[in-house]
Amino acid sequence: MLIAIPLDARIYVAGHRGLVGSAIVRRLREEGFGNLLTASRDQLDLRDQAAVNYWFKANRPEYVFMVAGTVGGIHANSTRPAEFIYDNLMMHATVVHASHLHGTKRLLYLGSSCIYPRETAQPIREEALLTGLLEPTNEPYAIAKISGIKLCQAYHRQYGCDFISAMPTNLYGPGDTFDLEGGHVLPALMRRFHEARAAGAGEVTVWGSGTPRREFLHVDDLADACVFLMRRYENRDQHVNVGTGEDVTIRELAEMVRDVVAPGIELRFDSSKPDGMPRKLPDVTRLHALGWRHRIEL
Ligand code: GFB
Repeated sequence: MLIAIPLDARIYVAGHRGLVGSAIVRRLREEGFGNLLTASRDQLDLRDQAAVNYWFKANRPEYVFMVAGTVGGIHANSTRPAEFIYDNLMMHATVVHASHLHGTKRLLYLGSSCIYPRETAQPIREEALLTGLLEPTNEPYAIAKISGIKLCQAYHRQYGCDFISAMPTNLYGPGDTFDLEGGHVLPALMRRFHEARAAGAGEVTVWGSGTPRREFLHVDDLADACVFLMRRYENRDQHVNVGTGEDVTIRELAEMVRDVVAPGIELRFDSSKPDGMPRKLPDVTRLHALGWRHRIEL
């Protein structure tokens, strides 16, 4: 069934300045939604339940895209575990609770594909959740994101809240961070090859062995999937994976970036850096069955 969202609906995008949030704002504006609600970090600390309650009471959002978070690549996750678990636990807890208290019609919560066990059958079906040990480099973050799924399901079960969850894969696109320490692999490689070419360097260092496989979904496709799911996904007891269904090795990715940005530069793999999950290809059968597919190829 299609859930009709009126163009003047009060839609809150939590995390509107981030990679995902800014893409969702673009996508909603394109469609003519004129009543988008946003709050920057200095206007509203999403870790503060009282402040979030006050903001919800004042702004009365009817639809909520909960896509705010403290995020980062494998190095950021490994070196800032306390921030990653505390910030992300608190942000979804306050927003989900306030959405319940203030009668939000529908909420979409975004997790991450790192919620799945390190060793599990690939592609990873949604049912694999909590069937094995997590990847150590991002376990704190994964625990926070898993609890967000369970929180939405609990609020649906106890209070009848219409809250759904989606699990995207590795993302890239406009608004990404190019910070070499805290960022993800694709923007980091783009910057490394760009700087190597500018400096006339002969080689670029790639972290890890180059053998892990990753799937990359453009953030505009994810934004489209989020709006699609907000209108159509009605299984409040089961999260849904969002992805392209195709992955590449980190070596293939580095060669792809090199061939575009700085042809001929050598790759050097730094095995002192962690590889993280060997592979994390979410199974997107459920999403495809709903009628959605990605459009932007890597
Ligand atoms: O993108 P990335 O940091 O996140 O790393 P994850 C992906 C792979 O790329 C790892 C390798 O095997 C890295 O070792 N890599 C190679 C690099 N060169 C680089 C580089 O210069 N920078 C970075 N960052 N990686 C994250 C989770 O894991 O995935 C997050 O930690 C979140 O919590 C995100 O779930 C989607 O895919 O390994």
